[in-house]
Amino acid sequence: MKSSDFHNRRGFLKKSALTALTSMVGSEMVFAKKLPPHYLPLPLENALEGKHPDLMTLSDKPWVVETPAHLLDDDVTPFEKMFIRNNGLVPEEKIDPKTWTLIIKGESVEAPKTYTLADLKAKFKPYTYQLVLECGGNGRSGYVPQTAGNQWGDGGVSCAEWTGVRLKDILADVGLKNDAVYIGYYGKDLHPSRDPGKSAISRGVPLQKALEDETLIAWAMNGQEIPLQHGFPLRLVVGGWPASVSGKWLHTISVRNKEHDGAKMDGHSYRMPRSPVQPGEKLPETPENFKVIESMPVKSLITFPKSGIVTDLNKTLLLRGQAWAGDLAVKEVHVSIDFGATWQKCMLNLPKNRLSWQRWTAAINLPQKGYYEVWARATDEKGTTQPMVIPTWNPGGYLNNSCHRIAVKVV
Ligand SMILES: Nc1nc2c(c(=O)[nH]1)N[C@H]1C(S)=C(S)[C@@H](COP(=O)(O)O)O[C@H]1N2
Ligand SMILES: [Mo]
Repeated sequence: MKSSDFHNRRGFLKKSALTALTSMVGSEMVFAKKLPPHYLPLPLENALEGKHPDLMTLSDKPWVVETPAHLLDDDVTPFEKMFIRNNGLVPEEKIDPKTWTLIIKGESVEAPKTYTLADLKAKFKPYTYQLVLECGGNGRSGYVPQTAGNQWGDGGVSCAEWTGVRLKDILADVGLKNDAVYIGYYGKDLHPSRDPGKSAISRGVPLQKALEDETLIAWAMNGQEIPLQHGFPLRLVVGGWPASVSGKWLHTISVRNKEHDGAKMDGHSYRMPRSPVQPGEKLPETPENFKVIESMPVKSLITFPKSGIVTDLNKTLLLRGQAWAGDLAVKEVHVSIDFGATWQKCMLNLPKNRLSWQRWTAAINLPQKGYYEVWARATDEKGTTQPMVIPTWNPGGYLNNSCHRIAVKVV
C-alpha cells in the first residue's frame, strides 16, 4: 500500500480515498478531513499489527515501540514481543523480494557488484544465529538531566534467530582493496521529511566487525521472512553493537576507506564523550570529543516475575532473566534482595552461540512480610560488572546499563 494511493501531492487525504478508507476502518471516519498530512488511520499503518498489546509506543512517526521487561522472557524473542525503532518511515512502495537487490560498492571495492536475493541464497552458505540487538539508547530515561531522544525504559532489546549469509563471504566474492577499513549500509526507508535526497539513518562498523562470522546479511527471522517493521526483505544484522548498525530494508553496502560518514554517524549520534563529562555539560560535537560506540556493555534483565508481584511468606520465589555483554560472554549473574548489600549467585546458561543472550535463573527466600526489591547484576568474562547506580551521564543518553530492579511484596 502506497501513501500516494491515499494522499494528494500536498500530503492530504484524497477525496477518492475517503470511501475506501472508511470501508477499511469499518465505520465512518468522523473527522477524516482533519487528519494531518501523510497520516493514515492507525489500523492501516500496520506497525502494531500482530504485536503484543502491552508493548509501549514511544513515538508513532517514526515508530518507536518498547517491550516491557517481563515480556522478554522467551529464549528467542518472537516477532510480537520485539521492540521497534525506526528513524524514518517504513518503505511505502510494495516490496518484491524477487526483484530486490543488494549492491556492494564504495571506494574500497575492486568493482561494484549486485546480487539478487536468489543469488545470495544460491551462491553462499546460510547460517543461523541468535543475536542480541539492543538500541544504543536503551535505558535513556534513567539519565538526569534528561537528554534528547526516545525515553527508553529497559525494553529496547531483543534476541531473535537470524538466518542469512555471512557478510565476509560476500565481501570476499566482491574483492576489497587494501585500504578498506569500514562498511556502511543504506536502507529503503524514507527520511521523516520525505526528502528523497536524505537518508533517515546510514551507519556502519569497522571492517573487522563486519568480517566476524556472526555478521549476517539476513532474509529470515525466527525461521520466517523478516517482518516489514524489522527490515523485510533483507537486513544487515550485527550482534552485540548498538542495534542502529543493523540496517533494515538493506539495498546497499558501501565499503569505505575511512569511518563511514552516513546519517547518524556524526555529532553525538551513537557516540560517547572520550572523557567523562559533568551531567548536563555541553561539549562541542567534534570527533575529538566524541567516539563512536562499539560493543554494548554488560547488562541483564529480570524477566520473571513481573515487577509488582505479590507473593506468600515461606514460598520460594523463582526468578528468571536474560544477560548479555556486547561482544563478550557473561560470566556470572547475581541477585540482591537488600539493595545491593549482599548478593546471591544465579545459575547461568551458556549462550546458544556467540553474541546471543544467556538465560539466568535463581531461587530466593524472602525472610519476612513486607516490601522488597530484587536487583540483578551481570558480570562479563573480563570481570566488568553492571553499575548499581546510573552510569556516567552523556549528552546522547546512551549505554545506561545500571542494574534492573523489580518490586516484590510478601504477604
Ligand atoms: N534502515 C534502517 N535501519 C535501522 C533503523 C532505521 O531507522 N532504518 N533503526 C536502527 C535502530 S536505531 C535500531 S535500535 C534497530 C531496531 O531494530 P528493530 O526495529 O528491528 O527492533 O534498527 C536499526 N536499523
Ligand atoms: Mo537504536
